[in-house]
Amino acid sequence: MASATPAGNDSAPSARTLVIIPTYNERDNIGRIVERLHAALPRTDVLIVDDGSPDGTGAIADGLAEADDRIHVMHRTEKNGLGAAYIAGFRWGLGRDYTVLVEMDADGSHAPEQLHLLLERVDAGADLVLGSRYVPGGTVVNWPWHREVLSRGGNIYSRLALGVKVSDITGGYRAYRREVLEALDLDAIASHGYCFQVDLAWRTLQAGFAVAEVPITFTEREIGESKMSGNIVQEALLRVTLWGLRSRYERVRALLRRS
Ligand SMILES: Nc1nc2c(ncn2[C@@H]2O[C@H](COP(=O)(O)OP(=O)(O)OP(=O)(O)O)[C@@H](O)[C@H]2O)c(=O)[nH]1
Ligand SMILES: [Mg+2]
Repeated sequence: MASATPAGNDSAPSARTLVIIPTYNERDNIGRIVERLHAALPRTDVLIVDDGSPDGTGAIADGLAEADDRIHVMHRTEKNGLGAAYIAGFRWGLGRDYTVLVEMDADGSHAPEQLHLLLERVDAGADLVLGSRYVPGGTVVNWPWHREVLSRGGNIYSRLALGVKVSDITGGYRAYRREVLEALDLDAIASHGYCFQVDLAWRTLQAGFAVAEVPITFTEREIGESKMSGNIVQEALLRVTLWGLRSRYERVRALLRRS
C-alpha cells in the first residue's frame, strides 16, 4: 500500500493531509488537478470549495466526490473571494482530524508533484511552509514580464514594509500545521486575493510560528480565466502599508515605554 507521507512515516503530521482547492469556473481544470494530486500522493484528501461557479465546476466536483471517498466538496452560494473560500475550507478541515492543511490553486499553477517538498518540511518541524518562486531553485513559467514585475515588486515591498525575511509572501501554495490555524483568529481576516496570503503569513510570523520556504516551479494557467484585478493589487498595497506602519509604531512605543 502507498505510504501516507513522502517520508513514508505514517505517524508524521502529513499522514493526515487535507488539500483545499478553491474553485470559480475551473470546469476544465478541476478533474486534472485532483488526478495529478492523487497520482503523486495517493493518500491525501481533497476539499474542493466551489463558489457556485456558473460553468458547472460544482457539479463536476460532485461527480468526482461520488466516485472517490478521498474527495469532498463544499458548495457556497456566491463568489466571495479566495480568502473567504479558504477560511471556510480551513474550518471544515479543523472540524475533522487533519493535521496538515494545504492551499492549492485549481489551475495547475501549483504542481501537485511538488507537494511532497512542502510536506517534508512540515514533517521536519516547520509550522507553515510556503512554496516559493523567489528562493534559489524557484521559478515562474509562462508569465508575461509585467506579471512577474508586479509579483516581485509586491514581494519586495511587503518585505520592506513589514520587516520580514520572507521571499515569496504573496504565493498561494502552502502547507499549514493545524496548530497554526487553530491559533489564528480566522474571523478577524477580511482580506481577499493576494492580500489574504500576506495577511495569513504575517499573522503566523507574529504569533511566533516557524515559517519555512521551499522552491517551487509556478506555471501560469493554460486554461480558463484569471481572476486577477487592479482592486486586488490596491487592497494588498494599502493593507500591507498599514500593517507595516502599525507594527513599527508599536515597536517605537514599546521602546519609549522602556526608556
Ligand atoms: N471559491 C472561490 N475560488 C476562487 C475565487 N477566486 C479565485 N478562486 C480560485 O482560486 C484559485 C486562484 O485563482 P486564479 O484566478 O488562478 O488567480 P491568479 O492565480 O491570481 O490568476 P491567474 O492564474 O492568472 O488566473 C483558482 O483555483 C480559482 O478558481 C472565489 O471567489 N471563490
Ligand atoms: Mg492562477
